[in-house]
Amino acid sequence: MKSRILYIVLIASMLLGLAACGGGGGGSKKTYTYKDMVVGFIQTGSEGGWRAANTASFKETAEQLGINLKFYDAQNKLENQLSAFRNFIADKEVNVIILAALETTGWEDVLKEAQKAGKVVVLEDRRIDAPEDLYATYIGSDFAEEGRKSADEMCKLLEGSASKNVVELVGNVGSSAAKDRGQGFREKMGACGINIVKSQTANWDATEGKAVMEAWLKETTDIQGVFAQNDEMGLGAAQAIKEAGLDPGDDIKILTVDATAGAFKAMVAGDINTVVECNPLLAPQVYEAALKVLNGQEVPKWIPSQEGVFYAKDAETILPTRKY
Ligand code: GYE
Repeated sequence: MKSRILYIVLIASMLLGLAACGGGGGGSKKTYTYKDMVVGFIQTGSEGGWRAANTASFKETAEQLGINLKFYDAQNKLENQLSAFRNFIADKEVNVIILAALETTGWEDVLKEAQKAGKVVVLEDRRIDAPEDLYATYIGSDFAEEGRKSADEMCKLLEGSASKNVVELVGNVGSSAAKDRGQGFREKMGACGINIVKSQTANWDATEGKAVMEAWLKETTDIQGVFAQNDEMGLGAAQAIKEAGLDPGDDIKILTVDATAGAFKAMVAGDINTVVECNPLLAPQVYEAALKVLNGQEVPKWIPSQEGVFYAKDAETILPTRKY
């Protein structure tokens, strides 16, 4: 009798042990924490204030969460991004790859290689043209909406103006930010009769923005507004307008996108009229999504950032509250 009871107790404890291990034999499924994350982060470069804030967000948040961050600055070269991507795929330590894509195209092969290697891939800042099943999620702004907001705000700035000739300073042409902001602006500019009379890339850069604006002003001063797709190019344009003997923010209205401290200071000085916000502080959302995916949870394919619009009249009050 005793041996029968012992036998039953033995079987019961074995079954309980199996149940605790998830039943189907083998070990229980690992639950990842931030401290288990080894992230290969492929940044575009360091082209301006927005990018500096975006990089700081990822470095500071990784430090706070205990994430092992392997940071790579591609110096705005697509070939560098692709080689870094493959290095992170080969790196056995890396379980998450985060990409801020310089261009929208050319990613399918490396994404397939990453998927085969079992790496979680999260896109931050810039979207890409690739099948959604090749990456976990995209966390970044609705650049087309930023473009539409820019046109709506430029219409307000030019209200009552007999002419509404606007020049457009474009970011690097292959990027989703440049493509989508331009497309969004064009969707809404007709509502108030805006004409884009000049459009040229200045590659997100202040010096290039100044040079392009200088050349345009030598051709004509019949320009009522500047749509600069980021703050740096708008600041460069303001400098060129001043050196042409005109008053930026008055003779020629200037609207920029990003809302970095430089733009707020220029609004306080009266050189820029309106700024459409583009949030660079994406790391907490990105790391949270990556951890969920590591733990087998579903995340939306796009998690858009929430953003506003800022006006010169409010700039002095808001500037001290800005994080970047
Ligand atoms: O507007 C610009 C930076 O991708 C949203 O890239 C980002 C853009 C930003 O160079 O300043």
